[in-house]
Amino acid sequence: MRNLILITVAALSSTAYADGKITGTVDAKPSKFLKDTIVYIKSVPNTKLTAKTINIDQKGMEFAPRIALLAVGDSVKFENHDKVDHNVMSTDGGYDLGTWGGGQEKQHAFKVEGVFAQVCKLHPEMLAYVFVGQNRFASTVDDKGSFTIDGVPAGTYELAIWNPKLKASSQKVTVADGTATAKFSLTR
Ligand SMILES: [Cu+2]
Repeated sequence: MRNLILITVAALSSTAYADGKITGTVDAKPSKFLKDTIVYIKSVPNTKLTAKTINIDQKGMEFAPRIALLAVGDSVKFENHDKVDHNVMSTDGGYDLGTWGGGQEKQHAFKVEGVFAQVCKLHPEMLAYVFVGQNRFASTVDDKGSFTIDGVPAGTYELAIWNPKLKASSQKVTVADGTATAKFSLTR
């Protein structure tokens, strides 16, 4: 009787997979657009999020980071560490937080999923992207096009890719034990 119980417990635990990860590579044609790529899981069921605040600085006439990864409900604290005034607005008209000087900051909550092109209307060369996902399973790519999404619960997902200039179809990826891989080729 005791042996039978042990076997049952072992059988149950073997179906409960640990969290896995998704890694892969992206290539882009033309390759100069590769740096602005985001790979993300479109939707994860039963996602419960605790809102976070992420910093985007304006320093040396650039936004840092260039790509901010958020989940819906998160806020961004926009800082200015330059000696000149900067503005914070999105090109789609979603928000314009105004213009302020060095040492000041303003916070903004992102309540809708999407990708916002983040600009400063005083300095047209300044550009960043604010990605707002349904969940936190998103990654930028490094200069070789590699990405990693960690801590993904076991399941089958639609893995999507975003780039301001290029496109590729999303892919079905199954995460069980260990690492799932995916490869994307972005083209116009
Ligand atoms: Cu500016």
